[in-house]
Amino acid sequence: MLTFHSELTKLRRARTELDGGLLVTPYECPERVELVLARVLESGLGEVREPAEHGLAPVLAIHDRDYVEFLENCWDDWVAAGRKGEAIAWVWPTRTMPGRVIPEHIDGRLGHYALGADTSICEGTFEAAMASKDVALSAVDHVLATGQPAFGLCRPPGHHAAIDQFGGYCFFNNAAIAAQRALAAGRSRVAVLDIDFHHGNGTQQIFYARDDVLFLSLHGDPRHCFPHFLGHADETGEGSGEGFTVNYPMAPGTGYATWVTALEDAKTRIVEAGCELLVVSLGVDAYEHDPISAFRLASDDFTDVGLRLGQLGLPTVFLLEGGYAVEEIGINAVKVLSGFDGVG
Ligand code: OKP
Ligand code: ZN
Repeated sequence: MLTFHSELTKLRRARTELDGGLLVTPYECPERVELVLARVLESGLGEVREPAEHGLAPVLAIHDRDYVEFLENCWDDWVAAGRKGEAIAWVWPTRTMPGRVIPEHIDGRLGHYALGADTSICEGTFEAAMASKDVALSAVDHVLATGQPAFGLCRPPGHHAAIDQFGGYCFFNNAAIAAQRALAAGRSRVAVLDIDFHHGNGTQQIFYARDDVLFLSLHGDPRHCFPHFLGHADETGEGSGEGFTVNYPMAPGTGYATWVTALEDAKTRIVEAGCELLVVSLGVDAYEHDPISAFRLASDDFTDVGLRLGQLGLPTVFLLEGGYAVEEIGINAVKVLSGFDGVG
């Protein structure tokens, strides 16, 4: 399988993440890209290509223009305000303070466009997010042109990014941008299957009222797990999108036997909906030793995941989302891809 990768995805190197009341070095770091790339190369998965530059039009097919402009200018505005650290949101519209007017001050704007305080904005964030969506677009373009699978080594990840919000280490929703690209190329229905440990709240929000994208997510129950406020089983879509969102929240501690039952149910839904292309939001943080997640998948389970996805027989693009247990992120991601290729 081809891999698409850009060194520009490493342009974001945040120094701070609010974690347990401390500012720690972020879990989502450029070294993740190096580990996955090294594993792709040493496993002989296939050729590695650079993405093309696709510009902003495919981003604006998913995200609001004012949000994109906020991301582009945020770091400069923050520096111009004389701030010493990285840009971290700390005040929000809430249930009692709904926020009808988008603020002008950078502190208010950060709260408007952020869904959490975990994700700092720093120099290079916008540029890395641009490279990440270029990787996703070139990968899906390859699948559309050839029918062959492709892997987009996206970073930063995308599935928490909503139409006009960033957070959970995500800025542009790479999977949504890729799915929209497939629709623009003439596919009538696309599935986005999100197997990252965390619920893909952004992807769900983007497609919630639509029937042209079937969104399915296997994730830690939001009662216990980030992002905490979306991803319950009774969220099934709205309007013509009713039935086109499918959530499989599972308890912390869930192992492969239970997880794979959800995966098989998701596969059945994808077949029944007549999806013509599959976008896999490939987080590998369901791994038992992931530092910020709570499922118990073993390394070898990931090969079986790939094999089972291959059984769908659909044109498939894999886009990297989460996975943080340094060494194993590359091993586990490539196990899924090799399993899919039938060489696991
Ligand atoms: C992104 B992805 C505490 C750690 C939790 C949010 C998790 C984001 C996960 N600072 N931060 O879905 O892998
Ligand atoms: Zn995750």
